Amino acid sequence: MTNPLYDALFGIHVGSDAPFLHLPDGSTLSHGAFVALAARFAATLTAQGLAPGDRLAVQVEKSPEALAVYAACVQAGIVFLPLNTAYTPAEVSYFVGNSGAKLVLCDPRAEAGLTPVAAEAGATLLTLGADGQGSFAEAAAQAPAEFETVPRTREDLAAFLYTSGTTGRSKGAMLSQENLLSNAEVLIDFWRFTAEDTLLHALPIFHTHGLFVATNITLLAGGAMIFLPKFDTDAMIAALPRATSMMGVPTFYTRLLGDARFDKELVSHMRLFVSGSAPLLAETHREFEDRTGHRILERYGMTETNMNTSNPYDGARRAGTVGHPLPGIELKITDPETGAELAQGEIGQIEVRGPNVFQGYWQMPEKTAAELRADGFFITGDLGLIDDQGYVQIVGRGKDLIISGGYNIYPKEVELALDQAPGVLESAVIGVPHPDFGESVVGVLVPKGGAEIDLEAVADQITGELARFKQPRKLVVMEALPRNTMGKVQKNVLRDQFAETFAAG
Ligand code: MLC
Ligand code: AMP
Repeated sequence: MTNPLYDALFGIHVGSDAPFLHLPDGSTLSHGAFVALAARFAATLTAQGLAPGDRLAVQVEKSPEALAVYAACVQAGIVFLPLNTAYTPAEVSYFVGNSGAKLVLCDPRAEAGLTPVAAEAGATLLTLGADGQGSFAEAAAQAPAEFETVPRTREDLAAFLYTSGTTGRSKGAMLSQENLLSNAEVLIDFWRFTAEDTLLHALPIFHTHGLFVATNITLLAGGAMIFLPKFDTDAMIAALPRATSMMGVPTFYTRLLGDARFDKELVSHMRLFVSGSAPLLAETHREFEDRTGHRILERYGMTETNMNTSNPYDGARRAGTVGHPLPGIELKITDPETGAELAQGEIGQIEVRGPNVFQGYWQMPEKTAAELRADGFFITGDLGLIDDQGYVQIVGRGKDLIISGGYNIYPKEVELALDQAPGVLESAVIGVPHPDFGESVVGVLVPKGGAEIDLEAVADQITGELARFKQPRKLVVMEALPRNTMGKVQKNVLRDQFAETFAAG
């Protein structure tokens, strides 16, 4: 028996001296040392009572140890459930309760806030800090260094990634070994990753982009990563000369272009720049080429599907498009009303099918059935078309979603929080253009009859509930929301009205 994901990403590196992580302190962790650390962690998790199929909820800072927890889960057959470090204890509480996680791993600074959360869910709480220290590390120091890899098949679950829903409740997307492995296998070929690559990694490791795309590809190829704790323009510019490739959300590219040190000479040796998770403006694409001579390769993916499409490596990388479906992945444009496939050039909903498509939402059969068709096509919620050269263009979203700096924000969730604030009758949350984040959040509030809304009190109220990145950057009060004849709030009218809110930055 084997464990396909473990064998392909980690098992092949046992005993290897090849560099894996170049760290900010100047040290380098080899592939061999990394898998050895992961084995110790796998033994630790097992000793804590986690069995194959159990969930481990992880809200920790980016570090080699945090990544080794992912590897440990794969080796022990435990379902890895990473969480955004910005989530509040109230948000984490939902994920832990919904997933039935047996163990919660958090930053030592979050321990006090999460102790009651774990207790309520009947889960154990251990800590792991950005420096690799904490009660989990202490337990690991006592654990055996060897761990016998748990046999798995490609159909077994490897991870849960929660994705917010249009109803405000997050859904746990269940990803199998096959979902992750098939996508990594396709992408290393498509983007030509090899053991010679050094990827500049500044993305968070709790989302698809930084974890499965960037990290899995590097592991499968046997390459290295310059592993930065977060995006910082100075650190990026200092690291670029040692990198061969980079992946980022559009904000990474606009921020780099905003710095005069980012020029042709700095990146002349680079092999590849990849962008995704949010639309890259055609203007950014062109400015990047003018400045550096490189054309950014834009691709399109999502939590439920990993990567679906990509611009070509050799052929034309076209601004404003996300390229073609990746090998083995089917994509069609359908009529949102009837589900019938539309002709080339027509705008409709984007549906995808392939080994990358997830296994459904954890314990939500109705939501799964609504989005994942019986024939295997997943309704992405994105609107697009296939142009006359076969390139996919995303033209909008059928789902009410804001993407700010690559983070998804579901207006419904924010509206539900705002509606609870003192003096608020109802609210509408919209995304408007933002020069740094691409889109940012505006909250429109309607007061209860006779009430005056204290905007500061509203902001305070939602602070404990919602992660900072979801909170409106601007709150405005209106007498009434614009509605159509059916009574539906006309968010497009609000978007137009507030389009210039962040125009000055
Ligand atoms: C941070 N803040 C944000 C934010 N990130 N606000 C809105 N949107 C964001 N994305 C807030 C903080 O709370 C803080 O608020 C202030 O901005 C500065 O915080 P920071 O930590 O200094 O932020 P910064 O380093 O500037 O981070 C911005 C960023 C980061 C763009 C570098 O958000 C990032 O790395 N984003 C990548 C997200 C990602 O990986 N997405 C992939 C999803 S997977 P205040 O008020 O307290 O100062 C996916 C599938 C696919 O979508 O296809 O890939
Ligand atoms: P998430 O749920 O965080 O995985 O976000 C997935 C969503 O991000 C997709 O459904 C798209 O709306 C959006 N997205 C990802 N890549 C791109 C891209 N290259 N261009 C436009 N939107 C994108």
